[in-house]
Amino acid sequence: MKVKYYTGNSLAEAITKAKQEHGSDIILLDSREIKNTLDGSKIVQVSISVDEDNGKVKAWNPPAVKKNQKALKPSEVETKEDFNSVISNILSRKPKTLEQEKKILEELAELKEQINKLQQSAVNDPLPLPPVYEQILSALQEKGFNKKMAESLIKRVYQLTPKGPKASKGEIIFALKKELREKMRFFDISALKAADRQKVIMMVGPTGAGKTTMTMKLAAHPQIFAQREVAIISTDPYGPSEALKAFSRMSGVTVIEKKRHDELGALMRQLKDYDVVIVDVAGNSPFAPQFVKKMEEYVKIVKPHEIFVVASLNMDLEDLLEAASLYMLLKPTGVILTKIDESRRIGKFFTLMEELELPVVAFGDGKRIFIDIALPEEGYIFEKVFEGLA
Ligand SMILES: Nc1nc2c(ncn2[C@@H]2O[C@H](COP(=O)(O)OP(=O)(O)O)[C@@H](O)[C@H]2O)c(=O)[nH]1
Ligand SMILES: [Mg+2]
Repeated sequence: MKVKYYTGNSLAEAITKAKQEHGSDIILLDSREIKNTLDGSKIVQVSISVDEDNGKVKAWNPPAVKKNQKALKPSEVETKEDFNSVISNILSRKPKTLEQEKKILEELAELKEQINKLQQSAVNDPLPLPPVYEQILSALQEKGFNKKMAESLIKRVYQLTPKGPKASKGEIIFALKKELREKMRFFDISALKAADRQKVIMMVGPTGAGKTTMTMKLAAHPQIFAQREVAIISTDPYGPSEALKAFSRMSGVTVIEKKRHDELGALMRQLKDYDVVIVDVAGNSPFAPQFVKKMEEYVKIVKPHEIFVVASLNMDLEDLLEAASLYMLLKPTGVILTKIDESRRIGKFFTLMEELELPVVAFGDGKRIFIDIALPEEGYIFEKVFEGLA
């Protein structure tokens, strides 16, 4: 096949000329506007593919692969205007482009590595920090941020705030909030609250963490389950606590006691018409033998949609992490942090966020069921982190 060119004052005219010579089945390869060198006017040039034998154009089929066909050299490809060679030309160029792309990608990867190294060294290198930064750094540590996190936060802020060493306390806090915001993850309770189908929630956590208290708080909160029909299953071996019984009388929330393990399945079926069933799993030492196995049995029977780990923030961070990590084996979907009112070290919250990678569902901020609960909100956390500092 051959490539032929026709020109005209318009695309239609150029195509008409081509058709006059080669019939109406021509195949248009390309069209472009070119300048007429004689008078500077614009004309249209079209290229069409033409059958070499009789000058008539045939429908184009992919070139058949011939055995032992010699590959065309690039120089031949440049000069021959044969249709097949146009294709070969494109193909022969492709690897070159790929090579270039590969090179660019390699260079990008190298650049990325260098930036990473720079960032690392910036965080690791001890910086002489201006006094206002030092002051905020020690305040963060007093608030329970571990040394490493506090230092890396302050150094990042120092490097990223446009005013650097000249930034005011307010500006540093503003930048710090931006960094902290990235570390927070909040559970979306609204979907759970508005669900059409029954939702089963299992509360797990060490003894005394505040599971029963938080179960009641969730059931009573106007923005959580106060408008839904809620049933609570208490699995406490000593029966539902006085507080839970009183709550049931006051709020009308059904509280059912699970006496034997084998009746749990039947209880779940009995409660199938409730919007929400919260199973308050009795505290158990996570270090007791068979702990995980026992917990898994509950999961199998209850089939919860959500498993919330309850942990009290007045615990030592190491204990908190150790206990919580065992509950992680149950693949919980959220964490509830209680006794915020009993801890001055809210910074632990950020370490937990980093280590557990679980969204926070709610905070317990005191013993009063109808009052002392806080929904996860950055304002609430920031107030605790920066109170007395700004
Ligand atoms: N100060 C304070 N006490 C709490 C909080 N949550 C629970 N408690 C108290 O901690 C104790 C144990 O709570 P409970 O809900 O029975 O824990 P459970 O064993 O995990 O069910 C009770 O005396 C609660 O009143 C809280 O957020 N702040
Ligand atoms: Mg309890």
